[in-house]
Amino acid sequence: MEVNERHFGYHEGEQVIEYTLVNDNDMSVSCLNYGCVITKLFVPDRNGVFENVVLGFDKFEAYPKWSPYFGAVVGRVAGRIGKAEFELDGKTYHLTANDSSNHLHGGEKGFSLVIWETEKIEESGSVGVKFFYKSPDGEEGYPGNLETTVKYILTNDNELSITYEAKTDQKTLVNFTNHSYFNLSGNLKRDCSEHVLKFDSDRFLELDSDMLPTGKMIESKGTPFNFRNGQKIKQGIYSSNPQNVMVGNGYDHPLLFTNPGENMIELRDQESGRSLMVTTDQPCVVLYSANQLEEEPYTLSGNLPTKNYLGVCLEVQGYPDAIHHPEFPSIVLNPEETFKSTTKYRFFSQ
Ligand code: FUC
Repeated sequence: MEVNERHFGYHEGEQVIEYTLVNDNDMSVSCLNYGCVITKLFVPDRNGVFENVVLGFDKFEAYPKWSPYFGAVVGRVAGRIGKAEFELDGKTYHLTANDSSNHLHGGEKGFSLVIWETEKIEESGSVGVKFFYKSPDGEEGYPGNLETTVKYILTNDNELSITYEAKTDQKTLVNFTNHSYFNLSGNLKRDCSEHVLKFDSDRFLELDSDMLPTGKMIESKGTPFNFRNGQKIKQGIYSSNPQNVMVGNGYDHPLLFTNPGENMIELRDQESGRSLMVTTDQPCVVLYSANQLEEEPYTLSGNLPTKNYLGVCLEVQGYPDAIHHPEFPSIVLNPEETFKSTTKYRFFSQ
C-alpha cells in the first residue's frame, strides 16, 4: 500500500497537490488538498478491468471555474439554507446568498473551495490522507471558529472511509457531506440511468421550487422514491411525478433512512458488475442524479463530454435546512461537543 503525491496546480498562490492512495489490490483513490476533492477512483469490474468511477477534471484550473462540487467535501453546511439567514439564541446570522436568495453548500468560499492542510497516513493495513481546515468566526456569515478534520482511509477490503470531526468555540451549524458523482460503468461509458439503487427509506422530504424542504415528509411507497426493493435511477428521470419534474427530471431530494444508526445504500451497475456499498451514521441521503450537466462548456477527465445523468451523488448528511425546521434532527454544534461522523464506501464486483 502506498500514498503518492504530485503537483496538480496552484490556487490563489498556494500549491495544489494530488495524493493517490493505492491498496494491495491496485484499487486507487486520488484526492486534492483543495476541497478534499476526489479526482479519480479506480476499481475493477467483474473481469478485473480497472476503470475510473467518479466524475472529475484532468486539469486543476477547471475545478474553481466549473466544478459542480465534483468529489468535494461540502461544508460548513451541505444543501440550502433558506433566505441565507438563520437565528441562534435570538441572534440573526446572515450568510452568503449564492443560490438566488438562498445559501448553498457552505457559500461562495465553502469548504469545497479552499486549501486544506494535509498529512499522509501510512499504517499497517491502510493508507490515507488527513485534511485540516480552520474556518474563522464569521466566514460566509457563520458564527464560531470551526476546526475541521477530515480523514480519507483506504483499506485492502477496497473500502474508502471518510471521517469528519469538528470543534467550535461558539454555537454554530455543521452538516458535512462528500459530493462525489459516481458512475460505475467505468470511464463514463454510459450514463447512470440503468444503475440500480437499493436502501431502506420510507419517506422523503418534499421540496419547493427553490429546492428547499417544505417540511412535509412524503411516503415513498408507490412513488419513484421507493428504493426498498432496488430500482433503476431512470424511474425518476422518466417520471411524471411533479417532484421529479421540478428538479429537472430526476432526483435532487433528501430521502430519510428508516432506521437511525447505521444505514446502507447499494448502487449497482449490472453491465460492468461493479457495486458500491455506502455505510453511514447520517440520517438521510440527498440523492442527486446530475440533472444539470447537459451542455456544460467543459470536458471531464479523459476529454469526455458532459451530459445529464452522467453521475449519481449520494450525499449522506443531516436533513437540509434543518435550522428552519425544529422537527428535523438538529445540526447545531455546541462548543463543549465534538462533531464526529463516518461514512464508508466499499467497492466490489459480482
Ligand atoms: C444543487 C443541489 C444538488 C447538487 C447540485 C450541484 O442542485 O441541490 O444537490 O449539489 O447543486
